[in-house]
Amino acid sequence: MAKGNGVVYLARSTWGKRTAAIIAALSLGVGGVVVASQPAVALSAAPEAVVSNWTDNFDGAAGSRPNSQSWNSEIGGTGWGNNERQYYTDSAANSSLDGNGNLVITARRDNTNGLNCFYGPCEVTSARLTTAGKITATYGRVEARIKVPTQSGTWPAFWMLGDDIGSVGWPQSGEIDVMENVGNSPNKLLGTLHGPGYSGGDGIGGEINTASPLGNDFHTYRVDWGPDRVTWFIDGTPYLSVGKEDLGGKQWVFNKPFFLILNLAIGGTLGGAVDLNAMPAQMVVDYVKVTDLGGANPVKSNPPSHGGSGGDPWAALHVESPAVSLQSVADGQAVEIDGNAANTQGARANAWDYSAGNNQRWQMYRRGTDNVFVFRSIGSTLVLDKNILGNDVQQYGYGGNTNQQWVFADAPGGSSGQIQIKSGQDGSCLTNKGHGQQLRTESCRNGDSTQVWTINAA
Ligand SMILES: [Ca+2]
Repeated sequence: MAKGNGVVYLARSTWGKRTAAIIAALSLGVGGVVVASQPAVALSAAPEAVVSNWTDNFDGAAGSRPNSQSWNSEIGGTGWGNNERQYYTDSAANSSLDGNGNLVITARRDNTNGLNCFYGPCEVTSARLTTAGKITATYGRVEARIKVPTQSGTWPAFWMLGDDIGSVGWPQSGEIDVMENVGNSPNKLLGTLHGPGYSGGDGIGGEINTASPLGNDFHTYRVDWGPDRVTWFIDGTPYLSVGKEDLGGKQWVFNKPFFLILNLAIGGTLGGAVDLNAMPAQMVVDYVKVTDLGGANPVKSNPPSHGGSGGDPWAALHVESPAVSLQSVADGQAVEIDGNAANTQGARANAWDYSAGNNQRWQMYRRGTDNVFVFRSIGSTLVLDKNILGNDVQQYGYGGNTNQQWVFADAPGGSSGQIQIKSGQDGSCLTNKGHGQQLRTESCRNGDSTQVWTINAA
């Protein structure tokens, strides 16, 4: 919650200094939108329960506060490290049960009590609830069923912090963001880990875009957390997995108790522009649940495979970056999946004017520290695929095949950050055939700008 997009460029030495430079620049560019912060934490003197199985169904009378044996209210309008606009209260007006089995956190345009925020009189009140000092868990399945708000500026989150934050501080404490979404990007779901050397905008994680706004309905947001790996799910479908080996040697700080946090921030570095006239906004939580998985690591699982045979082909990959665009040096055209092809296997990959559409944005995965990359369309769960029998480029389910893998090479004679993207099957070069035309791979030709690309934060 103290961060936004995860930025993951780990080892980056296999394809030359120029490309490394562009990747470094990309990393800075993405990270620059997010400000690191140190979450403030209210610690309770009450005895703490380390749980392996625990559920709060938020049953209770309408208007009552969430159970104080489990939940604390953090209070204040400091901006919470991210220039957030809300003042958090412990009032039932901002967090209470609805009598129908839900906890409702409500952001209100309200300053009836003359509250002061870091920017002056507060514009909006909300709530941030934590189980610090009361309920902690180490490993297991941690999930909540939540309906997020959709108003501009809302920034709901379900996340965890290391219970030792009071002694070791943040980010040494570690942070596991189970769910983040913002009303200004209503289809985007973010999952992220933070720790020493990967905090703030350098968090390690990923994102997906869902077919419809997350706030249209309840969804279950979950992590399966083991000693060496965390895997994220929405409605039971995995979309991201980060293991100890993905940290590039940075310290894994997730082998200890963590407490839970539910909050609804407004505005700030990730929340963005706020529509105060659209308040109140509600984050509705049906339940929060912790389930013992016996301390086992979750299976590394990423978007479902539609091809290949045996095992999980994604298991060899890690998330290398947040979303990127691939753009041609010849004319700036971007690699995109044709029209509204969504999850259609075999849909054409074309060159088209870049407009930041989800069909033009790609999540980049990498095989270890190898110069082997896979591009998954943010607009689908399919990957950039060279027809295994030909040279047309399309989207297809990832089966771990070489025609779905790409290697980078410095473009001979090209400028810094300009690369050739070669098929892992036969070394042929990704080639821009012009606006609206299907991409192909062709024999690499030095000095041909239709075969030269830049990779950009998207
Ligand atoms: Ca419930």
